[in-house]
Amino acid sequence: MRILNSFALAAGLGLSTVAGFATSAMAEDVKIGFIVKQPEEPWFQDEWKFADQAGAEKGFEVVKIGATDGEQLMAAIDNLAAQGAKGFIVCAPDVNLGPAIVARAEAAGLKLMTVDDRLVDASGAEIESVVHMGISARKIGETVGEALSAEIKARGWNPAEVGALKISYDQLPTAVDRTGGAVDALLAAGFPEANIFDAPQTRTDTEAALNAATVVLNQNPQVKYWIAFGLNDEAVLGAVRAAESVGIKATDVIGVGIGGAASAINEFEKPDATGFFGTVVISPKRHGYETAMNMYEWVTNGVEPAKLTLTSGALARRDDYKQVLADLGVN
Ligand code: FCA
Repeated sequence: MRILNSFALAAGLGLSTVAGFATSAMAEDVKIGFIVKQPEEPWFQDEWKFADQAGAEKGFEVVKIGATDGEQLMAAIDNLAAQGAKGFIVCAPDVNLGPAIVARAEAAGLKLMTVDDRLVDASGAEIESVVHMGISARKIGETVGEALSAEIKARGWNPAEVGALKISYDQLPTAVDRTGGAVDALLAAGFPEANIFDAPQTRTDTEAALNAATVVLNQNPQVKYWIAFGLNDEAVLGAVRAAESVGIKATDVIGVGIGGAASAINEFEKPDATGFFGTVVISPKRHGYETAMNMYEWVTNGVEPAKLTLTSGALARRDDYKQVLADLGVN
């Protein structure tokens, strides 16, 4: 399946490159931008892969740009306009750039859709006029919390002896919703609120999460067992690596992430289980393929996509992740 996809992808790109020199405005000339905030993160690479798959099927070109700050993002929008793109999909490095992004896209005559992270206005309210595909963040967070509670129980741990590492990134609303959902589910299952430790990360990568978690672990040597949750797999991997680095046994840690891309899979494929117990798999196919298709239909046939689409997730663990990924059509 993988080989077939990359073949189709290569063929599609070849086609659009050749067609780029033609003068007629055929489907092959259509260019759509796909800008992501963290191009090195496997989740975003998967989104790009599936967007390319849509492009290969329909014969349009996906211009993939990484923009890790506002300046790069504005330059990317201008660059897309200069290349003759018709619209773009973006996961912005900072959702507070919302009004600036909307204005720039409008000025450049580009249709705009957001993915994963929803833009907010100056008052912090979601900009509902921009087409968005995100995840059902609170619900997925609850699934994380339920999985953690179930595993605490399965291991026979006394909750009073368990600390929870909440890797937080409160400047991003979807992160607040995800960790909030996890906390709600933990509390509903009787987890002691006083045992939840906030570990704010400065960026949304593994290293920043590791640094945040290390501080909390060092401050709380009395805690016997740890659970960990956060915005994504990278956050939880950071917490798991931090626990390892301070000498906590893998069997004394339960981390449940969100994502299910290569960062999680690599962990499941290690011969010995680590503290990374599970992940709620979300669909880069829907977020990449479907958003690209929607944008294509919009710019070519004038079909405006639904204003808001929220996708769901499914828990995967070391012992069943292959099946879960297959069911979601992700692998
Ligand atoms: C956010 C996170 C990503 C991914 C995505 C769906 O953008 O930063 O890791 O979880 O939502």
